[in-house]
Amino acid sequence: MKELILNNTDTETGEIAAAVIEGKRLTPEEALTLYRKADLALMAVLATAAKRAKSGDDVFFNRNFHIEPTNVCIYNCRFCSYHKSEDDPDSWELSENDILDIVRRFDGLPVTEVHITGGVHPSRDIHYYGKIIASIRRLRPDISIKAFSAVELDYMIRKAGMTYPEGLKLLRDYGLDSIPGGGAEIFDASLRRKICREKADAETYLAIHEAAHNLGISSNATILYGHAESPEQRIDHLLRLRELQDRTGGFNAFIPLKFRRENNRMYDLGEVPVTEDMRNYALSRIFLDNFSHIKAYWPAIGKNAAMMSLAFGADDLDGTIDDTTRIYSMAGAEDINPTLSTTELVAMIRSAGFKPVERDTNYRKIREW
Ligand code: V47
Ligand code: SF4
Repeated sequence: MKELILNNTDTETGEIAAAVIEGKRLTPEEALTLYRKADLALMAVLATAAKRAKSGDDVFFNRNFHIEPTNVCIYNCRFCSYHKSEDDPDSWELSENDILDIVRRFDGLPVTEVHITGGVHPSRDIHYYGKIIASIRRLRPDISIKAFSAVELDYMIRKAGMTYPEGLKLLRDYGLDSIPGGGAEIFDASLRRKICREKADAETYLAIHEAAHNLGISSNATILYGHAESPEQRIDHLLRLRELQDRTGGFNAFIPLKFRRENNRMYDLGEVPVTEDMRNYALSRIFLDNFSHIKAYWPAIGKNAAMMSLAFGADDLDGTIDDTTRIYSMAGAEDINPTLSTTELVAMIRSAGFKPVERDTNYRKIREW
């Protein structure tokens, strides 16, 4: 394979590609060259080699459900199609009972995870959310609770006058198992100021994930790509995550989130083509050599692109038998009420030539399909 690559690329790209095949870590400069110069087919080959070195033929999925407690948010990110102010007729706030009713709908079903995230509500506090987690834990001691992005955590922990480790420890004692990757957006300070000026900055996001990892709370990481960011800014984002992962090893998966433009103030930027999505998945898989998993979140990119991403290094289709998230349907994603049966998910993975494996939150294998 090395000869094939070297004979079909310029010397510099060929050498970088050969280094990837040999499992060497890329510098940001090498990643940029690859990103700029390698054709899409080469990106697919390299990302698949890197994926196979991590997870062989396996492609994972899990059975989870989402709860979005509120879309009321004190922030006003330019790309967000979802947040509302408290007095807006389209805002919603679920009570504790509403939330527990959603959990009860899954009684007796073999779900393994609940994913809870939403807007940053001005008057909910850490104990309010902690008690809800404890109630969910009592109802379903068997499922893993993945809750609150670093942005939500930053607000509730600061409001309680606690340090991040103190706040996270409290939530862990209430029953929190892991934290989702939301809120990362793009770490570059000048671009971040333009698209989500008010909320937690990159350093805060990373500090919260690091504190969580140090307490044994695993997490995911994301990037919001395909808006105004440059390839250099994407790579800088990946680099900061790679450095943190070197220190803690606490990230389970990296999830590239494609910017969707409907109903938000960044509409005029348009959306990137699917070729750019695939290049981005591949680059993530190649550069993040210390992340075990790259997740394609199909409600955001659509089922077809999610299947394609499996040829560009993704090894996890965010599962779900009933995805009730509204973040993407409101931002223009194809699937308005995203649901996918296990049979469909298994068929999607097989159609890309891989072996479907059901997993739990921490990627322990539950069943090979
Ligand atoms: O942080 C908001 C993104 C994120 C738009 O950890 C948008 O398993 C695209 O993080 N276009 C929240 N993206 C969702 C999230 C997530 C999703 C699935 C799984 C996991 C996990 C985490 O959604 C936000 C923001 O980056 N987002 N608006 C938009 N218009
Ligand atoms: Fe609020 Fe999150 Fe929307 Fe930003 S992306 S406005 S933090 S709900």
